[in-house]
Amino acid sequence: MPQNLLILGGTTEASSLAHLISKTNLKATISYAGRVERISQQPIPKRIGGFGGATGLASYILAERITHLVDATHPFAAQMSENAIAASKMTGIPLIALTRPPWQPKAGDNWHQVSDITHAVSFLSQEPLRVMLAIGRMHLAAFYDNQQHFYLLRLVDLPKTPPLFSNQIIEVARGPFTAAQDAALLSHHKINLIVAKNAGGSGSYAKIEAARQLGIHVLMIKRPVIRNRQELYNLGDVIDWLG
Ligand code: 3Y8
Ligand code: NAP
Repeated sequence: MPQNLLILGGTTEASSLAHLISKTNLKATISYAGRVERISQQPIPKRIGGFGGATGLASYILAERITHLVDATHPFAAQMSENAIAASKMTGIPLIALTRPPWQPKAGDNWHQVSDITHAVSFLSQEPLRVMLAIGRMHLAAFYDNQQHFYLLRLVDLPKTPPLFSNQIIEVARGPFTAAQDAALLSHHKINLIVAKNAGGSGSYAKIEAARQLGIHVLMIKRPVIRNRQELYNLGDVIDWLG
């Protein structure tokens, strides 16, 4: 049966893989949850929206005769990744994860690492700070108890219901970002703490580099652990895996 690839997308690396695959004779589709207004342009067919859990994904795989599944979603998209592992088991088609190693602190970094959003929230119950919340809009409400801070929120889209911090500024921007842009943004707003997900990769690292340059502390949220899958970290290895 000819190879027919499904890429679970939503990251810079997924877009790069789609571009590489479009130069081969492989049939491939890239899929997105449909969370943001403008999905990046892709050179291969796009599919937008959830599958309906692991069973929905398994049915899609069988109906579309998918032969290989590449999970190139974000390290924090744990539910999608778990569904991909389950659907691969149900259908017997091979699965590979294209992910990025977590960032490691470098000399000059001031990181305080926490295991999840809840621990990040409790870390913020302290004297007023000027905080850049760069974790998107899905988890903003968790921080509403800590109204004593000024918040700089960077979001991909302006949310329908505005976030409810008493002292906030919203920066609508999608990455990838540059360290110079982020340094200017952090200085302009006199930020003294960044809350970030350990996303890995280059697409959202700019603020971490800028923080090092400016001596700003980073509250780094560790990624969820996803077991029982093979992980690759570069496009070439995925092409080799496809064989
Ligand atoms: C919908 C559509 C590309 C892809 C770009 C990467 C890099 C830029 C930086 C900061 C952090 C954040 C957020 C971020 C980045 C890349 C990559 C990455 C972080 C898009 C995309 C989709 C999403 C979903 C979106 C979330 C949000 C998270 C904003 C596409 C642009 C904070 C995560 O409802 C929502 O608003 C959804 C928001 C999930 C996290 C959250 O919890 O809010 N990404 N991001 C995908 C879909 O529908 O399936 O791929 O074009 C993709 C990208 N976002 O090359 O153009 O590869 O990580 N995205 C984080 O990583 O910290 C911003 O501000 O520094
Ligand atoms: P999630 O919590 O793991 O997924 C929740 C549900 O969204 C999934 O169960 C699935 O719905 C649907 N979904 C997620 N990714 C999908 C995809 N690529 N194609 C089709 N459906 C998808 O994921 P998330 O954290 O909300 O992230 C959503 C998307 O944004 C992901 O594709 C991810 O790559 C991208 N993204 C996320 C972050 C982040 O910080 N979380 C950062 C950058 C980019 P069904 O169960 O109905 O199939």
